[in-house]
Amino acid sequence: MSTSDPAHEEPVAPASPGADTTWFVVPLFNEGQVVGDVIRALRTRYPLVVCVDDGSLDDSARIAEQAGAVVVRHPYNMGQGAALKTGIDYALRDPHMRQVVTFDSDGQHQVDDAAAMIAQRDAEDVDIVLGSRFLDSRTKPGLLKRVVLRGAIWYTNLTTGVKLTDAHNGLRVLGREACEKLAIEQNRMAHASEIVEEIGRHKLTVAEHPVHILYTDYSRSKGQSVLNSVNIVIDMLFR
Ligand SMILES: Nc1nc2c(ncn2[C@@H]2O[C@H](COP(=O)(O)OP(=O)(O)OP(=O)(O)O)[C@@H](O)[C@H]2O)c(=O)[nH]1
Ligand SMILES: [Mg+2]
Repeated sequence: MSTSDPAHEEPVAPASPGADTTWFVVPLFNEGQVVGDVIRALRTRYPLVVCVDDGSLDDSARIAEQAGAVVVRHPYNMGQGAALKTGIDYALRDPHMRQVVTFDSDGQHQVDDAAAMIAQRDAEDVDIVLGSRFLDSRTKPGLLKRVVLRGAIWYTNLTTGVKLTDAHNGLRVLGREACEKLAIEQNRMAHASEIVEEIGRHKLTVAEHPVHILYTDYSRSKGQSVLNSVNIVIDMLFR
């Protein structure tokens, strides 16, 4: 693993509440077309952004760095779960860090949602706030995706005892204590269910917040196939 020089020294204003104690952890894999805009939009309000580039074949890492993120590189593709673990470990090295926000690099997440979730964690004094696309009327996954995601929620609620409306949403706010406790061992997409299991195991307090996930031609061409969702279920069942 290699790390670029921290690139967040230039002043970014105006900062949002919590901006100096919140690290955004952004998993990155072949998103060169959009990642620059995603990082720039984030950093107008939250300067502390670490991207974990996971063996991208395009120039994602260079673009993210130019946009002002710290970039940590895996030597080869290890998966989104492994990338989140690396990013959270990086953020934990900052003694002032109060919370981590996991935020996708593909342009599907909204900075406003992240800000509202940070405020909600403070207001409700919970360990974790999870984004839920099913609480947001603007978010419209395709039919097949909806069916698979609903199945995943049903299974996760049944097996973890944590009652959620969306178990596979990449937008989350994790308080420092939660970051210290969560063990993410599932390297690939099954990490999302694993995080919910960990919430149950450690009895962490959790709230949900509606989030608007943008489904565009770009995201549909790049995102998770339904076949991959089936693989996640197999991963979960057999581990
Ligand atoms: N580091 C790393 N990031 C990844 C990997 N696969 C995907 N990502 C990133 O993780 C984020 C979410 O991945 P997606 O494939 O869009 O998954 P998703 O958003 O759950 O699924 P869709 O709704 O279909 O887009 C994106 O920012 C990707 O760039 C990977 O293997 N390693
Ligand atoms: Mg996506």
